[in-house]
Amino acid sequence: MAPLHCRSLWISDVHLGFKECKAEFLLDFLRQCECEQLYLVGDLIDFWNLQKGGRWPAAHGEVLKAILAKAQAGVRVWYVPGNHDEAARDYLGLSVGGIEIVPEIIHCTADGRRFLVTHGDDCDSAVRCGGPLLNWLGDGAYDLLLFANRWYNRWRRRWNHPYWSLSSFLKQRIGRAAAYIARFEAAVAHEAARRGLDGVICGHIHHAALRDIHGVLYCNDGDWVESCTALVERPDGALEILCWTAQQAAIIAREPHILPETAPAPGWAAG
Ligand SMILES: [Mn+2]
Repeated sequence: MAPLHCRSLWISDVHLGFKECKAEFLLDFLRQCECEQLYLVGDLIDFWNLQKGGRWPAAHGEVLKAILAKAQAGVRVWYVPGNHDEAARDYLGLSVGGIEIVPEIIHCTADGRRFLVTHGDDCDSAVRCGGPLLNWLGDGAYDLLLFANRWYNRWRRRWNHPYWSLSSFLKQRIGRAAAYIARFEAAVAHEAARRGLDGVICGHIHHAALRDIHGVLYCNDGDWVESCTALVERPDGALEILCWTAQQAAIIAREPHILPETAPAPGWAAG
């Protein structure tokens, strides 16, 4: 298959070391996607789960190797640690195997717009204000969603159906989760506006999105635990969210309109 060529690529919330990580999909995506700059936007490695025993299948190590190979091949790789890999924050300012570890970074698109790139957990405190909160990623309800998602997709695979994220579908229909997502998005967008930037690129809540929030472009690259999504910048600077679960890229969101999930593979990506 012809590789995807993009100027910049953002992935986050890979959660290597966690059994729900979809490392095979990500490996396939990294092999197919060529970029000049790669941003790892936090929660690349799930140290929380590794401390609880965790899992480290061979594919998880292969993901790290694929990223290092890109750095060695001349791709500029930035690593912005998140809350599940905050141990990496002890190494801010260092370059490890060509991967530069930074607390956050400003990305400038080909068309001159400036975006704050941050994992997003800084905004947790703002989101928590105003009542009891569902803390997604340590929450038993979330683990249950992922468990159901895994068994549902095992059944789908048996019948030759492609991967489909049941957990993402259900999450959007749980009022408390939807309210949490909305509050998070508003808090992160507000921070970008406060700094006079054009937009923000983050992860953390495992919910990919690309939309305008009061004049700020809010981009969330999603995750590789349930939705298998990435944010890409086309050569002309336009941003898109790709979903990669069926050996090909499907655009699920682009500026400024949301497309249906069944959108065809991007024409600009061919060749
Ligand atoms: Mn996180």
